Amino acid sequence: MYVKMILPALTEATSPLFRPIKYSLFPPLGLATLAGYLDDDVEVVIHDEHVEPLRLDDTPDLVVIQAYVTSARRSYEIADHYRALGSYVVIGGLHPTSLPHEAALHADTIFTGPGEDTWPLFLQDLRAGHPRPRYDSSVRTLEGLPPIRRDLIKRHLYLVPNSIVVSRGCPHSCDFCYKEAFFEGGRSFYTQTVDEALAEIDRLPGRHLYFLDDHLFGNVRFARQLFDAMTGMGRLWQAAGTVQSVLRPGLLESAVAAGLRSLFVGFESISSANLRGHRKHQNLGRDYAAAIRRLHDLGVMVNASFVFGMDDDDESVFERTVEWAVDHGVETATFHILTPYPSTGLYQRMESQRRLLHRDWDRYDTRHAVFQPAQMSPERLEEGYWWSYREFYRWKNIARAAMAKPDRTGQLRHLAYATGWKKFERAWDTLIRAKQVAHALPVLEGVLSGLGRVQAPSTAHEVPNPDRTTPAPISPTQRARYQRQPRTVPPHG
Ligand code: B12
Ligand code: SF4
Repeated sequence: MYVKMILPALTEATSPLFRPIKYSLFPPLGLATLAGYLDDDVEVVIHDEHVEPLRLDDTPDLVVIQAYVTSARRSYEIADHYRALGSYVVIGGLHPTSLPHEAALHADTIFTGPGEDTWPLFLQDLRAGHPRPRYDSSVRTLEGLPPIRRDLIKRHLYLVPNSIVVSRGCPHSCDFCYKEAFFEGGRSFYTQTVDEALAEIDRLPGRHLYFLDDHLFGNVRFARQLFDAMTGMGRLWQAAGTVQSVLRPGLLESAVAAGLRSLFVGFESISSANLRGHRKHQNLGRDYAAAIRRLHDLGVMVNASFVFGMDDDDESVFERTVEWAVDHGVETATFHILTPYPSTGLYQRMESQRRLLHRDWDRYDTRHAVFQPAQMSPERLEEGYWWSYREFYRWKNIARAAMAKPDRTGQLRHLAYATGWKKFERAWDTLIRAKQVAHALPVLEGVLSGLGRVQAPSTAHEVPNPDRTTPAPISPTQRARYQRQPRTVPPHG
């Protein structure tokens, strides 16, 4: 059997003129996870359209497509093509979970939710000759999974080939997030065992890791055990977390000791009314400035995420947010236009208020205003969004934010990191086209580690750590096993 697994790209990622680096960052981990369930005698390829053109002149027995909202149109196009050629086509992922009836028009079988329970069931049914048209996930566990088929990933096409997830979902329920809709019908936050997570980390060559977990710190006990066991492994890593988890006494220190050097933090809005309106309760009343200070004091760079267009946002929101981020020495910022993904609480509210402007999924990419904002026009929202990026990454603002760091090393690291992402986009484009992007990984590692030094927390933010009294249940032998020096391999791995 010949199985072709495809991650279709949104149009921008395949542009002949310019390819943003963000589409060459991470390999298709979801598909590589599913490939782990295939028998050894199956011929399988994973094709990521973000990094290489897709050939459509073959006739696989089984075509497996992962669809996000922004790639839904392209996914259906590819699915229709292969069905016409006689291949058996299946579609799963976030968008088919949100809109199963839409996806079902283009596939022989559709899947909703995570695939770890339904995918092996389908493979069994397919072999027996009676696959069902639809499988809905309900059993949620990450225990005892087959190893991810990382051998199918073309590592040299990615800047960050070592992406990893050790949990799924998140304990919170923000109304704009994909999470509630995707995990409906079962648990919506669960982790691997610490041992299995460590084994997966151990399989990854080199030093750098990027945890793609929605909220790596969401299960405090798991996170602490993981970080404690990782301490001494010599890894350098990046991840995402909440303001609340950053402020939690002790946990961040453990993460830093284990190699955390940059954190994506969902601040989302500097307005409490907005946070309340979108059920972002975990951010309410939190001292954002203290969170940033704590991260910086520990040598962790901040990628601050902000969303524009919530109901309490008027036209002044762009300037206020950018000023705030620059003043607080934020290294990189990711701005988004509020986007109601189908089936989320936000989507239902917008639909019932008749505020959705269209259902052209290509434009549900957080760069277009697809709904009527409460206090400005959609055009003004888009202008403000682009203005914010331009303004935040102006040389003078990068320099101003860097100067918020107390020491020269911190300032230099800030400058190198912020300019590296946003001031050398043409250079990234050239590297991507030459299929040389992986050669930039040592530079990223250098910026994360070489320039950065871990500092002790300043007394002003030193916090007691009550959790430290709990012994970590990782045995000394287990710990020693994982604390060996990582292999060093060339970027092509
Ligand atoms: C890494 C990532 C990216 C990477 C790379 C994506 C990749 N290579 O897979 C990059 C940087 C390119 C990216 C870009 C964007 N992203 Co993104 N990204 C993520 C992130 C953080 C992790 C994805 C991941 O690897 N998860 C881990 C793997 C193991 O899970 P998985 O991929 O979901 O696969 C599982 C299931 O979905 C399911 N499954 C998937 N496909 C199939 C198929 C079958 C047949 C079956 C049975 C099961 C199945 O089974 C898998 C195993 O459980 C997610 C957040 C998240 N937690 O999902 C956001 C997320 C997917 N991104 C999102 C968005 C909005 C974007 C952008 C539009 C952002 C932007 N403004 O540019 C772009 C465009 C995406 C596109 N190409 O169309 C949204 C998607 C919303 C939606 N409803 O589609 C998410 C959910 C973030 C969020 N919280 O809003 N993204
Ligand atoms: S904290 Fe982040 S991942 Fe969790 S529900 Fe909110 S937006 Fe989604």
